[in-house]
Amino acid sequence: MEQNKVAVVTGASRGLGAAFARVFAEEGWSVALGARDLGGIERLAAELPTPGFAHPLDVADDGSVDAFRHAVLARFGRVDAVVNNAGIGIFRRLEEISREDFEQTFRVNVQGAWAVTVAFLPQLKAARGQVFMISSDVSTRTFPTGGAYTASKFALRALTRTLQQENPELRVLEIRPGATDTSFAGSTPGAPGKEWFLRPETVAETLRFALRLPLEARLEEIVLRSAGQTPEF
Ligand code: NJP
Repeated sequence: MEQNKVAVVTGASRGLGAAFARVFAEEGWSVALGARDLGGIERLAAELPTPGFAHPLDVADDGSVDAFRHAVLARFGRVDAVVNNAGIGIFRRLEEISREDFEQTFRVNVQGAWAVTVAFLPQLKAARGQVFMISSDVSTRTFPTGGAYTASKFALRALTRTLQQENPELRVLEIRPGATDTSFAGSTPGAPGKEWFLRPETVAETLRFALRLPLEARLEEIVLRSAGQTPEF
């Protein structure tokens, strides 16, 4: 069995997921990276300072989640933390979004987080581990064109709280980032107009803070937004 603590990070091929994985490795954890872009997670695994393991993962596909679980447990034999970071955003008015896009948003953002958490729940409980749900500052507010996305993040918030209530031995944290400079929703990192966005490395500092807290502390929710973002509540 792996000597280091082991973290599973979904959606680790770029953006926030890659930044979370780097923080785990810097803190001495081994990291299992999942995403559909195998090249992206393999490159990241190779550059981490602790053992990194890359395996394809589509959180919206039960067979893929099962294969990922088997591979991670065969490689490490333990899981101490899961970061449900994989997420998509499709922004259209309610009368314009397709049923397919609406369903895919929920399949990835909500059911994907549920499926991956449940897949590793026995190991997490044995380790008295941590689960990090990457929701959004919009998990408690709405905006035009954000119907499907915000509904999925409200739902992820509900899932987060139920998971904590059902498993008091775990520590479950909802991380709620505001606008962050990644490839989210087809955007380009560093593109003009995104100067005020948070950098993913800044958001990942919330994870480091949570990891360094003593076991007696259960951090339940963090909202982190750019000082340049309008403070809407
Ligand atoms: O976005 P992006 P972020 N199965 O697009 C993966 C939330 N958030 O880093 O599969 C598995 O650069 C995809 O990998 P791949 C947001 O809702 C963001 O910003 O290879 N993985 C990639 O690694 C999301 O939950 C902002 O394509 C899947 C990653 O997800 C989280 O932050 C604001 C997948 C997405 O990387 C990370 O998003 C906010 C699947 N089916 C919340 N589908 C923001 N950036 O402004 C996608 O409030 N991925």
